[in-house]
Amino acid sequence: MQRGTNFSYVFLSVILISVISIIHANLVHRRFEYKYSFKPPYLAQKDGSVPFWEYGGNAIASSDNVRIAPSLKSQKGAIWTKTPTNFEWWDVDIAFRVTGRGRIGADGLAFWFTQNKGAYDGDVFGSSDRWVGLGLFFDSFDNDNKHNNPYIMAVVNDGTKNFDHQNDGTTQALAGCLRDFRNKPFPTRARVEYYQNILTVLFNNGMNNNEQEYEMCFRAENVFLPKNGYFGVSAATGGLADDHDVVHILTSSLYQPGQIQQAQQIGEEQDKINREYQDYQRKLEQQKADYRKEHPDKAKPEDSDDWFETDDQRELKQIFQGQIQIHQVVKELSRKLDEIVGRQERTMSLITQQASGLAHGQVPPPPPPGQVPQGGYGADTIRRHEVDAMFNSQNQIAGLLNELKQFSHELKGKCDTILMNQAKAPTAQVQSVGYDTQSLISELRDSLNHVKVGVQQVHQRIGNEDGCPKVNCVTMTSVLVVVAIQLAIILGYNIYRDSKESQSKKFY
Ligand SMILES: [Ca+2]
Ligand SMILES: [Ca+2]
Repeated sequence: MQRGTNFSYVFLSVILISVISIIHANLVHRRFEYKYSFKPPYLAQKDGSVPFWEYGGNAIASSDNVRIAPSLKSQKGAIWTKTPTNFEWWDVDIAFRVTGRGRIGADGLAFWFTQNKGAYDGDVFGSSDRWVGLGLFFDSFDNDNKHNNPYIMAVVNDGTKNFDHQNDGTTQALAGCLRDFRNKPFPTRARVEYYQNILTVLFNNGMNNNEQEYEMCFRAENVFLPKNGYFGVSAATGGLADDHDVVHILTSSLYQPGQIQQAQQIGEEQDKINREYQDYQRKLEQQKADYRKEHPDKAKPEDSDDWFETDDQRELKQIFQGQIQIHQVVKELSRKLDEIVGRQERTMSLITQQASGLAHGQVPPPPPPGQVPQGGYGADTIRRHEVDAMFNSQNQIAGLLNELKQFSHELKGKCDTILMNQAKAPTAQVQSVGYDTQSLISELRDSLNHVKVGVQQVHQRIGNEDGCPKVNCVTMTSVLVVVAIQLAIILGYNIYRDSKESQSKKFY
C-alpha cells in the first residue's frame, strides 16, 4: 500500500514537471531595458539632456516629452540611443502625438532600428537615407496623391536604396496599414516587436487610454535586421507643419527560455545601474520637495495650475469620456454582431447539408430528444394534399360501412322470413312446390281444422240436447260433400294454373 502511494506521488511529480517545462518553453522572457527607454515625468534633466539618449536638429526635450519636430516650416530633428543594443530580439512601445491645426499635416515621424545612428537633419523624415535596418514611417503627407495617408509603413533597407518619396515608399514597403494618428485625444501608441525574425506592429489610435488595447497593423515573417543596432526617432515638417512629440519609448529585450541564464551575468551589472538610477530619481524628488519648502511663494503658482482646470478643459475631458464610452459600446456591439453572424453561418451550413442530403436520397437523421425539428424544405411534416387524401379515404370507409349496414338489415329481414317459414314448416326442408301453393295448402289446412272444431262443437251440442233441434239440422254427410267439392275446385284451379305457366315459359 505504502509502495503504491509513493509510486503515484512520483508519477504526479513527473507529470507536473513536464507540464511546467512545456509552459516554460512557450513563454518569452522579457526584460525592461532602461538604457533604451525614456518616459515622463522628469524625462529630461535640468540641463535638457535625456539620460542614455542623444538628440539634435530642431528637437527639444522637456520633462513631459521630446518634441522631435515643432510645428514650423521645414523643421527636422531626431533622437538616438547612445549605445547599440546588446540583445538580439526586442519589443518597443512608443507613445507619440502628431498634432496640427490644419486638416492635413506634414511630413511625419519615423521609428528606426539601424546599424548606425542616422543624421539629425536627413532627407527621410529627418534622418539619413540609405540606412541599414528598419524604418517604420508614420507618413502624414500624401505625396503620391492616392488619398491613402496618414499611413503606417515599414521599409527594410540594406544601405543601397534611396527612399522613394514620390510614391510615399509604396514601391519599397515591407508591410503597412492605413491608420489616422493625427490630432487624437490621447497619445497614439505603436508596439513594434522583433522576435525570431518576425516583425509585428500593433497600434492604438489614441481614442482611448487603455494601455493594454492594441490592434494589429501588420505581421511580417523572415525579416532580417542587424543583430545589434541603435533605436531612434526622427521627424520632419515641410510647407505644412505638425508638432511631433514623443511621450515615451519603453524597450524590452526578449529571450528564449534557455537564453536567460547566459544573460543573467550581464543582467547583474544592469540591475546595479538600475538601482543607482532609482536612487537618483528618489534624490531628485527629495530635492524638489526641499525646494518647495524653502520657496513656498514660487512653488504655489506652479502647483495651482495643476489643481485647477479651465471650463474648456473640463468640457473637453467630458467629451473624451463620452466618446470613450461610445467607443466601448460600439466595440461590444460589433463583437456581438460577429457572434450572431457566426451563428447564422453555422445554421446556414447545417441547412445546406440537410438539403444536399435529401437531394441524394438520404433520410435526414431524427432530431435529438427535447429538440424541436427544424423547418424548411427538409422537415418531416404533413402536407395539405396528404390531409385531403386522408379525409377522402375516411369518407369512402364511412360510405362502405353504411352500405354494409343496409346489407346486414336486408340479410336480417331475410333471415327472419326464413326463420318464420321454418317455424311454420319445422322439417326445414326445401319446398319443391311454389310459394303460393304452399300458403294455399296451409290456408286449406286451417279451414279444415276450423271445420273440424265446428263439427265437434255441434256434436257436443247434439249430445247435450238429446236429439236434433226443431229446426233442420245439417247432416254430417252434406257437410263432408260440401268440403269435398270445395277441395276439388281448388285443386283443379291449381293444376290449370300450373299448366298455363309451363305453357307460357315455353315461349321464352
Ligand atoms: Ca509622404
Ligand atoms: Ca500616399
